[in-house]
Amino acid sequence: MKPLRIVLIKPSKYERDGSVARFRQGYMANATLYHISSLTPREVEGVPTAVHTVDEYVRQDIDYLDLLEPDPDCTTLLAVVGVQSHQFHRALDLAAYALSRGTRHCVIGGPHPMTCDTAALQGRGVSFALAEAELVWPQILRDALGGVLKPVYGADRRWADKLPPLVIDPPNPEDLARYGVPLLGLYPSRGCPYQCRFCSIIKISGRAMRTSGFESTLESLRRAKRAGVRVVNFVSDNFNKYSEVHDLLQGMIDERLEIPFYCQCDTQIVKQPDLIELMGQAHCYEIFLGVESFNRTTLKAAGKHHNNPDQYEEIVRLCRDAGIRSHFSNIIGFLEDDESDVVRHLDVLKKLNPDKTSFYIFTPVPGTEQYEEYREKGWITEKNLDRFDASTSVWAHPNLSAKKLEDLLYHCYTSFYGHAIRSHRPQGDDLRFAVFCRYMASHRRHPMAGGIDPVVVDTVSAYLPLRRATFGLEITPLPDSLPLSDHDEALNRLANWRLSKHAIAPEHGA
Ligand code: B12
Ligand code: SF4
Repeated sequence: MKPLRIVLIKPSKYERDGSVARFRQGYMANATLYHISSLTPREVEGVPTAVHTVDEYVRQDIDYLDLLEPDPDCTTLLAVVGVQSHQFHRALDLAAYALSRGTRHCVIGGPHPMTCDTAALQGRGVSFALAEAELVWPQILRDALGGVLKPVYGADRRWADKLPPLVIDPPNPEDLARYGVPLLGLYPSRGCPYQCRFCSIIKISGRAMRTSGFESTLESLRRAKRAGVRVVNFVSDNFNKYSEVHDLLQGMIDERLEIPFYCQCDTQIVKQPDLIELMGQAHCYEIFLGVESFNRTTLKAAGKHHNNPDQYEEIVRLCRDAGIRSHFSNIIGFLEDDESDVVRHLDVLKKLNPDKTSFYIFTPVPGTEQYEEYREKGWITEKNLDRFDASTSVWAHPNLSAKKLEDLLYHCYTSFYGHAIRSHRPQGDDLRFAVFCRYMASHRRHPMAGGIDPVVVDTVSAYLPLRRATFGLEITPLPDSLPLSDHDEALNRLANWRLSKHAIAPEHGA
């Protein structure tokens, strides 16, 4: 049998002007690419495999599309990975392009197909993965060798009960050089026990926290360090709720791995001062926290009961004492907000003075409870999924026009970082980051868009005819959210049990 060439592409998105978003330098080597490439065995049923990884955001030419040309010496499988809602059209176009060039095996997976109904697009030669790769990737590989992919994989359940130990093969030096710093995303645990109504993470990874074991993460770190990775981002959404977090950190300390890392924690970390200290000792340099709002009523309405604004100041202090930057993530344009609320929020934030902040426009992300509610109420005005990127207003806010919300978004960045530069005189990396955020926002670009120094190479017009021919449409209608299977619901119930058993957040728990 011919070897299997596996082309993994993390798709970009289409910008407002139709160009494919591409940058001269990326922010971080995409975790999904290396996660799935590491899940791929060297041989499938005795047939050798060769994996190619492509992060479209950092490709300044389209040479990688040549990998989708027919090669008589191998069977090609295109997997478009980690597809978010605003990247879905781009994913469809890559698959349509591959089909048009003669690649018969194409599959699209990641957050969007896992959480949103793709039935109208199925059965047209492109497969959709509705489950975690751990559950379906081996079958996809076998089917590609066998000659035919199924239209859908993983319809019966989204999540694996247990994750196999997985050591990540790091990017090669050429790929790593595409990022401003050699930074790799790793995913030591997944899931979040809370139930914020706007959040898609609990739909993508579930509420029961699962891990592939801290030993495999330690080995991934060793390999990453040997391969030239200098900074790691633990992309798990709730690093402080990860059951093996102490083992992992202690292991990093004992081995003197000394890899600076960034992670995301919920605000209840305020009750884990020892953990913050341990994180500092293990070389954590920054914690990203979803503080979202200072208004308790707003937080409760969003289901984010565990956030208590009275504790935010203490979080900044605990982090600073441990030598860690606090990064407060804020949402503007909640239903109750008006302009004065956003301005007040900004004032409070400046007083609290976390080291970093980021801002997002409240977005009913497809697949979430909030999305279903807003759609039922007829509030969603945007028809194009490309724009569901949290820097565009996609629904009719009662008090804030779309233009006003976007103005406020960029104002928050320029104002916060302008104030920080004037009042706190940051140095080194902190100053560079503050200047970068101000620069991006003044050009009305979201600083978290994934890279710096954009380049225009190609636009949607080159791909639309293929989308039309393959899927019979130009814009996919806004999707229904996919319901969870009984199996997935049962796994989620474990989270309720664990949350109450360990009383992680007794008075504010979800
Ligand atoms: C890290 C991260 C970022 C980084 C990305 C950097 C990078 N180069 O990768 C940064 C900070 C730049 C970022 C930016 C944004 N992000 Co972000 N991000 C994340 C985060 C925290 C982790 C993603 C990750 O790496 N996961 C680890 C990998 C291994 O998991 P995975 O991709 O889900 O893959 C698993 C499954 O999905 C499945 N799978 C995936 N692909 C495939 C393919 C096949 C064939 C198969 C079988 C299975 C499969 O199997 C995998 C293993 O189990 C997620 C939250 C989350 N937990 O998902 C949000 C998340 C993906 N981001 C989100 C958003 C909205 C954004 C922004 C638009 C926000 C903004 N305005 O800035 C921007 C977009 C810019 C961009 N370039 O994408 C949303 C997406 C919502 C949605 N449903 O579309 C998420 C879910 C967070 C949220 N709820 O808001 N983000
Ligand atoms: S705390 Fe809320 S917003 Fe954050 S990951 Fe958990 S459910 Fe999502």
